[in-house]
Amino acid sequence: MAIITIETTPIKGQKPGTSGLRKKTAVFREPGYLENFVQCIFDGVGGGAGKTYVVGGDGRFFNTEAIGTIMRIAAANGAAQLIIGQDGVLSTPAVSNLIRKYRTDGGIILSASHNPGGESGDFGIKFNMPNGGPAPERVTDAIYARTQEIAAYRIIDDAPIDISVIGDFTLGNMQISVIDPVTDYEALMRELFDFDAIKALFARGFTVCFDAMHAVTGPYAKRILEGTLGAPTGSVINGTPSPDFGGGHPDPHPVWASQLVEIMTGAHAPDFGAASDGDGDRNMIIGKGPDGFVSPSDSLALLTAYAHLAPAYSGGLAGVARSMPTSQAVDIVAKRLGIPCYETPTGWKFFGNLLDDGKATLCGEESAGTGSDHVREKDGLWAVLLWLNILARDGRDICQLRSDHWHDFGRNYYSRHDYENVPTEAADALMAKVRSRLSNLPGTVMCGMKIESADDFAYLDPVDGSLTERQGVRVQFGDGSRVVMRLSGTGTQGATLRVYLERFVEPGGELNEDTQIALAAVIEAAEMIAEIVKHTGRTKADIIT
Ligand code: VG1
Ligand code: CO
Repeated sequence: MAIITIETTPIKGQKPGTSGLRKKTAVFREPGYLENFVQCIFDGVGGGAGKTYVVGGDGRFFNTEAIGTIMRIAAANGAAQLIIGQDGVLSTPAVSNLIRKYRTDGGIILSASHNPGGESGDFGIKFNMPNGGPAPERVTDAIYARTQEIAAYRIIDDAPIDISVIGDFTLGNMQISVIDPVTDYEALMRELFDFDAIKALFARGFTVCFDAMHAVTGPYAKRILEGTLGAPTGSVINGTPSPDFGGGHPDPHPVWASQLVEIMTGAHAPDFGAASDGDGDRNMIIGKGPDGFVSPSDSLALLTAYAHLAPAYSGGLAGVARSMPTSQAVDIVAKRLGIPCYETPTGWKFFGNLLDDGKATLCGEESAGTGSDHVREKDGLWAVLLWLNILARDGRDICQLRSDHWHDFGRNYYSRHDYENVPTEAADALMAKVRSRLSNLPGTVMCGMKIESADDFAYLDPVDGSLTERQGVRVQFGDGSRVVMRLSGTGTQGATLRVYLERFVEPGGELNEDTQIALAAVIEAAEMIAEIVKHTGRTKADIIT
């Protein structure tokens, strides 16, 4: 083995966002680009010497090649061991579990999550900490600082080892363990949930359709749902990961998981439908019929209300946490349960301290992310199994359970409007204008609703005291309605404006209306506050959830 030092130049361009560095695959494939960034990761976390890392990705185009490069750089930086999923495949929550279980120094995840993959798609890389969670700002800042000053990276001249075979290998002076991607994850799920109750549910003829969207959860769902739990073969669809996700968009959203929506609204719809994203951390839950889609905010509220039916949570929850734009439905449940509810900025990394400190047991985001203190990432299949555990023990149909919940707790009508690929200057100008107006808003009446407060969300972490500012604009109305606006941090093209809309209707006052109609006044208020049409030239959002 020889270590080669290759001269390089600083990396220009965007700072790693809420989920690491995401770029077009072609950018990652430019000579030296990935090498450079991986060296910056090792430099940013205090060097790789003697360390052990978990490495895996969602199987998208360039995954295996990238892992080969990471191996050679890790060996050159003196790493002691890498734990790699067979064929380079590991879901994001599975990586989080492995880091925790084997007490490694962290992990490197190759994924651009739900962004399309392939040669002309997106690629991404993310570093996770020894607690299994995404790197916090101080670490991503240190990595970013290195990208601005790096002059050379180190790599060994040996060829990477073959990761299609399970076993222990050496590369230079470094150990490499290639492991089965599912085994440890399944063992964890077995500890958390009542597998016998779910097995009995399937044995009674309960049917499920899980759409893996040609992405990483295929092998996990097939082994656990169809294998261990006995759901009929064929319950998992699109279950073989493909480098370009079957040419699709592996986003568990009714627009992209249209095949699942069709099945759930069809004549032979199964009892329960679910989907997960590229790297397996998101989930979509859907019941039978035209109104079956369970909004992620409602899902978080319902899971909080019924989690005690699963063994891991039978002793109750210490607390819950939601990202700021997520609806306030879970706040109402937490209040009833007498447990704290924390509001954090968007991005899973902000839940880490609350989970580590035992302040929160369940966490969730409106963007289809739910999880708990079992790992330090959101976890798609975990959410599906918790739902199945609840349904198995409760006996009600999912839509019935939800309507009973609305009847009891009230309903938070909720929607997100995304304006994609807006010119960056226009999006920045819009946000700047809104921010400049905030102090004039409280007390004014808009579309018949009185504005109670308006601010740019800042989060004071109750555990480490760190302050994170400018996390999005919140306008709260007196009747519980809310408008939230922020720019996405995960896109790779232009800017994405996200407008989050919410209206609360008291128990018994259900509107029985289409969500967009129920939210009409709030949507109009958002336009008055931000002048979206004027700034973006768009009269309609690209994606309405
Ligand atoms: C989006 C979601 C956010 C989520 C993030 C990463 O971020 O809104 O809730 O944490 O994606 O999820 P943004 O900045 O585009 O709004 V994943 O599955 O892509 O790791
Ligand atoms: Co994801």
